[in-house]
Amino acid sequence: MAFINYSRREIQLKIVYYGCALCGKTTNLISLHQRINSNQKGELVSLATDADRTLFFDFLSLSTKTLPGFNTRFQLYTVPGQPVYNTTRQLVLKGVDGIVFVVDSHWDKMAENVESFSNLQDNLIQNHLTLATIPYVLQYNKRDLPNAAPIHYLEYTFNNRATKVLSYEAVASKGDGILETLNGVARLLLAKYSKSAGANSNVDVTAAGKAAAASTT
Ligand SMILES: Nc1nc2c(ncn2[C@@H]2O[C@H](COP(=O)(O)OP(=O)(O)OP(=O)(O)O)[C@@H](O)[C@H]2O)c(=O)[nH]1
Ligand SMILES: [Mg+2]
Repeated sequence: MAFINYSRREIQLKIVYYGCALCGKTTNLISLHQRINSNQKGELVSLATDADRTLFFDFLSLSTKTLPGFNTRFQLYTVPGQPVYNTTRQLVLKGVDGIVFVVDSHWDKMAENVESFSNLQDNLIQNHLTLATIPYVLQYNKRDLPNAAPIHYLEYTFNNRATKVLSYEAVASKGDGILETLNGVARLLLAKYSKSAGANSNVDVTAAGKAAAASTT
């Protein structure tokens, strides 16, 4: 649920990266943190096990001036993908405004992806929410793998609603597609919350990061 602080002229929007274990959620936040301008971002906080598996969540805060007169702060969280941490996933989803569902493109991970998508919907219900009302996008990650499932198969499996949602191909470990994914979900949120403010939601919240990435290639 968006948190609006009128005295500080600030709106906070919570975006959760969800998906099965090892699909690349933490890697998205690490790559974003490397690419976003330092005056736009906070510290990347990771609560992980020794083996770098997410134990509770990762957290990254980004701020932009996308709504007139307001500072917009996007709070990015990941959930732990391992099935055993379901209670944590439910907690991290509390107050969520937008979701990035990360799909691991590896053929062998399809059953886990489908299970995670179903688990997301169950956990949203626990929070009195549904995918019909929460803005979300799909990210097909690990497109660099030689045995990646074809996009049309992933679309058929995960993007089969009457009105398709936005979907992005990515190689999070190289930073490919991660800014586009974040921009996609951020625009959906800004469109939702800017109607009354009369703001332009066709903005690029990671423009600074893109410029930085372009200058290093
Ligand atoms: N080949 C390839 N490997 C990737 C890509 N993205 C992430 N990885 C690797 O996949 C592994 C798991 O990535 P994480 O980001 O830790 O996965 P996670 O979804 O946060 O996993 P949990 O915290 O256990 O839920 C790491 O070794 C990453 O380097 C990608 O696009 N391509
Ligand atoms: Mg993780």
